[in-house]
Amino acid sequence: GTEQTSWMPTLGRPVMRHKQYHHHHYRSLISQKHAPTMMPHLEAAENDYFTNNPPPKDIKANITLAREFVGRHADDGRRVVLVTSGGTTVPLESQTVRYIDNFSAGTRGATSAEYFLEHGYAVIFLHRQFSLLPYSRHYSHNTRSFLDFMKEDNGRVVVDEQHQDEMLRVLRQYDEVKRAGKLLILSFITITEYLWDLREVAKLMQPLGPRAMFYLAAAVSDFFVPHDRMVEHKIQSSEEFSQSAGSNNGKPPAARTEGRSLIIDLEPVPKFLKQLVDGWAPEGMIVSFKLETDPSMLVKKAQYSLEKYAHHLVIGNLLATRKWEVVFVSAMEGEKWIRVPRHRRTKSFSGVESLVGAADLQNHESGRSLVADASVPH
Ligand code: 9Z3
Repeated sequence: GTEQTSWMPTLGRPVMRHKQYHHHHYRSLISQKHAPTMMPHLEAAENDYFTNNPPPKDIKANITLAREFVGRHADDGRRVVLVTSGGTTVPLESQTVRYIDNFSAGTRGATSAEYFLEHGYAVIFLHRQFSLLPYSRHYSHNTRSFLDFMKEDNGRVVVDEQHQDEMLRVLRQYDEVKRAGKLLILSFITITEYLWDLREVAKLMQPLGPRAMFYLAAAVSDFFVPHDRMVEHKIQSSEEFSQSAGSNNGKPPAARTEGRSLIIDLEPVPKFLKQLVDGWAPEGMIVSFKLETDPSMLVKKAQYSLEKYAHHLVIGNLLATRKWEVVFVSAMEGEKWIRVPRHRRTKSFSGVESLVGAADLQNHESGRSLVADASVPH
């Protein structure tokens, strides 16, 4: 059966195939256990969400691109990973002037995408518009401008001497990926756009079976303003100019001014991970991230998430230390910390994210070697 297929191209060790089988087994047991009570309720919540919150304008274009991409790589028998990256916004007005954002520069996602590509995966990079991109991340969002890597040479623009080697290396990788058509870049801005894209792309990836991976590094908002409670125009700073309440199908607007204060009433984002695991991507390998700031919460929350959704792996990280330590929490292997050695934590180090995008997520030893790879400063 499909369980025999190893996830990881560089692995192919029988013991890992065996584990993979158990992952599937574990998942199906859990799903059955919860299925009768949880599914109707969750399906209703899902349908409500996608009925009440319309798709982004570019959804059709994204679907067309993703269908072609997945089809081509499925024919080649290649593994395909959907990497999500960057923060998701919660707009407060339909004509959006203000929004709530979720912290993320997109470093983890963009870096991991490069490592997946290096390990033979085709990558769908679903990222927050203007967050970091694979390869170009080396030269963007820096304190230095990309122009600082350039110089003039006899009336032509060239890369200056000290950056030649590094940029040539990055450019060659990038050109190779482009030539082979292995990277599809899609973008979102809001939480709703993100969820629509995630759902549609995941469904398109179903024919890949266990060759599909989901690597959910995007920082997902837990709370949002539903479409039918969003005010149309810019929220005014004083009550005198405020829009009249009750204009949205009789539902109270989510934002209103009271005196000179702004009151915002957010609703929970439905737990889409359950839908992904059981409905949209029943055979795919699913890796989610858990971000916390309180160290005493991290492992607990990661374990809770793993138990609740019964997917394959939760990678926990703390905001303050995310660049050099993560904890892998999985059903088969429990809790495993991976750390970049102290002396490697240089200013220019791009982060422990480099390791987790590697082909071999479940092999701790190889994870270690990638920590070392990743920690060569550039
Ligand atoms: C993460 O934890 C990512 O590792 C970071 C990466 C956002 C910390 P940077 O972009 O940071 O490199 O600066 N992602 C958060 C994942 C998340 O929001 N998870 C949700 C949850 O656990 C949905 S899967 O409920």
